[in-house]
Amino acid sequence: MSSIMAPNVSGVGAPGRRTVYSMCGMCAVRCPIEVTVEDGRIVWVQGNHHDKAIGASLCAKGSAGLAFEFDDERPQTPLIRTGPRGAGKWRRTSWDEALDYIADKLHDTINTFGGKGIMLSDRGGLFTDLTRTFLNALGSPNYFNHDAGCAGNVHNAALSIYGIGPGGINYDFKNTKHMVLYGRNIVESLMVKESKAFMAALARGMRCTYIDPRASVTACKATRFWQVRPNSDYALNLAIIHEVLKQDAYDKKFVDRFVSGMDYLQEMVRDTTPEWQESHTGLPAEQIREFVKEIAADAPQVIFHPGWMTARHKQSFHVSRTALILNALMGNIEIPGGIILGKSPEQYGRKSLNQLASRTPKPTDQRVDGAGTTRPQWDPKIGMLHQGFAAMETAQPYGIGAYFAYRHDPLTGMPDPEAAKRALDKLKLLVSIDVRYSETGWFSDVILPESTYLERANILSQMNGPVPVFAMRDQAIAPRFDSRPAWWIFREILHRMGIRDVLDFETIEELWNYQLDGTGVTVAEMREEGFVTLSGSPKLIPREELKFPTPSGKIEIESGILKQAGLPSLPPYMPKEAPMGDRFCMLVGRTATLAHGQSLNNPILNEISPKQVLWIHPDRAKPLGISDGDEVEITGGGSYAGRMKAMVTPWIHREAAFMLHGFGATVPLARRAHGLGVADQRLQHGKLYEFDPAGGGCAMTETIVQIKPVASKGGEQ
Ligand SMILES: Nc1nc2c(c(=O)[nH]1)N[C@H]1C(S)=C(S)[C@@H](COP(=O)(O)OP(=O)(O)OC[C@H]3O[C@@H](n4cnc5c(=O)[nH]c(N)nc54)[C@H](O)[C@@H]3O)O[C@H]1N2
Ligand SMILES: Nc1nc2c(c(=O)[nH]1)N[C@H]1C(S)=C(S)[C@@H](COP(=O)(O)OP(=O)(O)OC[C@H]3O[C@@H](n4cnc5c(=O)[nH]c(N)nc54)[C@H](O)[C@@H]3O)O[C@H]1N2
Ligand code: SF4
Ligand SMILES: [Mo]
Repeated sequence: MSSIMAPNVSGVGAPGRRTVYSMCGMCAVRCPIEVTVEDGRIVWVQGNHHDKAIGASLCAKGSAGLAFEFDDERPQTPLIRTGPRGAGKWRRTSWDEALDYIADKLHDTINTFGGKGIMLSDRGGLFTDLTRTFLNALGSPNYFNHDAGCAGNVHNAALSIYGIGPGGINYDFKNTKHMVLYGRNIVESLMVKESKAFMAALARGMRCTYIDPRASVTACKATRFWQVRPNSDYALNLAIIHEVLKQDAYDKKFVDRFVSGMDYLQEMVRDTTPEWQESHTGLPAEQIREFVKEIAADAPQVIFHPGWMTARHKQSFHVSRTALILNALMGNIEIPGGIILGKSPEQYGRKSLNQLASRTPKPTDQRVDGAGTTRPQWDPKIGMLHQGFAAMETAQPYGIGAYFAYRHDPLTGMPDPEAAKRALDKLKLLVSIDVRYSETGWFSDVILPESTYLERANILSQMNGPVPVFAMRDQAIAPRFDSRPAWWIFREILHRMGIRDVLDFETIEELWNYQLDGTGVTVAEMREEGFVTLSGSPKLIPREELKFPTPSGKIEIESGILKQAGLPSLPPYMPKEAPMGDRFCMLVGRTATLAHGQSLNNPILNEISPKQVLWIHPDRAKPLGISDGDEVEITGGGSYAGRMKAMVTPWIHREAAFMLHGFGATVPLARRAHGLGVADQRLQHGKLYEFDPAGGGCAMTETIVQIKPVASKGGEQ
């Protein structure tokens, strides 16, 4: 069957030297890269120098891309499970057989539950037109991105107040005078362009207030570090807002014109004084007053970053939302040094890419998680994955029979994988489409190996930044193994389901031409530099034309959507109890050389990455008999226990313990990562279904762990 052949783009493998402009795939940031290929082999990868913001830079993970490419410890053919789920018994199979198997189970699912019983989650971001189209064609509204475990709270918060998601919020680092970061660890949990811009801004004299219970590397770069109590930022923000209003340190003209709900705000922060917040955050009241004086002097070039990984606690949504309120009070929107709103090609007189999704009708069924209907405050475009798991388990509001985890590893990227497995085990079909052996892949019925980012092309993407851009991931080399690109995989499944006209493209170029039709941009132009910028320079929306896509057209401090959901726009702060004795609030985060759970098996990153250690404060460690370097045992309420060395340091709040995420993998075929370190998600026992009701994000940092020293061989003297 000819369609089963791997669809290489033309020119791949040709003799001679050439440069391919593409996108890094070593994390989800997708930096622009240039790849030098000689006689079909890659000899060099660097940042795409045509993009001035990145230049030639890559991070360590991006630079380790070739080590990943030449690693054999990844799925090399489609695999079908032969033992019980998770037992690790597989047989290699052909694409034909794997895809037929999937089609069979999809028919079964549709017969039992209808098309809506099929679910897919992916990484979100640039390429979701493909996955949404795939699901829509099958009759399912149940697309999810990964944001229940990441940025869901800030996403839904931004929509509820500005009518715009965080993707449409850009920061003008070049001219900012003061940047306020709530655990936004910008130099370790990084995007290359943003970290460079941040460092350049600091060098120029930008102030940075960094708020975190732990001193991350960003804290070390900041001009002010506030070591707050864990999960207390909402109290801090209520007090800052109180003080900003009291000191009249806000832009009245901007607020009068563009903000609604100021009376409500005044009322809700009347008593949240700097003194009030002291017991909640641990910060002296005087420091809040000083800070407000400082930002009053720096305004309007003051940015309160609303956060990225915000799946922390049950009021994370309101941390982000009050940060966004503070930006409005600064009047920093659409001005140099402030927040620059994303612009569509149409705003520059150009045309957006044609959507694949327009080739199939949108399903009319309600989403299984209630996003956009029974939970109007959750954006149906991203969904809330834990409620997909809940539906698998309970068949409420309806049953789910098939689930595709595509470029997504929820058994690493969602809390409590044991709870998730109980739900997944009810499925008729679980498919993982990945480039390596993930935890979810290991539990699946079928693993489909996608070609790596260097071995494949993706659909084109459109980024609506200050200037809209079309960007491409092009294929640099032929796949090393029997893998396929995603567009081909989804096309083939649809074909087997009798749906031929939706993704009816023989080659990626044909698909790209469909996307580009009428935009005035050609595939050849896209290939010249890997991206096409749709306007020479960014333009700011003049104040008289500024409007927000909310129901009122204004920034809504009191949100109509939240009201509809029966939720307060500014609820009272929920005080946090201080864990005592051997109990700690467990915080997690990233390090610069690893991307989540996906890179610990990379031969280079495995070697250079730091060992996982448990940060713990000396005042808490001492009574437990824990000294720096001692082995400790950590439990989270379930049967799982982890061990690692303690790092006893005052740079972690007394109530908290901290560890890196991305360790403790269980797949034996990924030998370098297997069994290395502790899986924080497994310590987050019972947290799969505990979430922020407003934003929907999981409440991961409400996890309380117990820590004890491991009786040392020689005995503690
Ligand atoms: N306990 C706990 N949970 C967390 C976090 C935490 O710190 N602690 N962090 C949260 C955050 S911020 C996020 S973003 C999520 C991340 O969760 P995920 O999005 O699941 O994590 P990633 O590691 O980015 O990638 C998921 C999978 O995509 C695969 N992949 C990589 N490249 C490709 C490709 O080109 N094609 C295909 N098909 N697959 C590919 C990887 O191998 C990996 O298995 O986890 C969240 N969950
Ligand atoms: N190297 C690398 N870079 C990455 C990624 C990666 O995996 N590796 N992933 C990317 C992704 S998907 C994301 S979402 C971003 C995440 O970017 P961030 O959200 O900036 O990073 P995290 O590493 O999740 O957390 C950073 C800090 O938050 C602190 N923190 C925890 N709880 C609280 C709290 O209640 N209040 C405050 N103020 N701070 C708290 C932790 O102590 C930690 O130091 O990074 C992106 N960049
Ligand atoms: S941040 Fe690093 S790993 Fe992620 S896309 Fe950019 S270069 Fe690649
Ligand atoms: Mo994330």
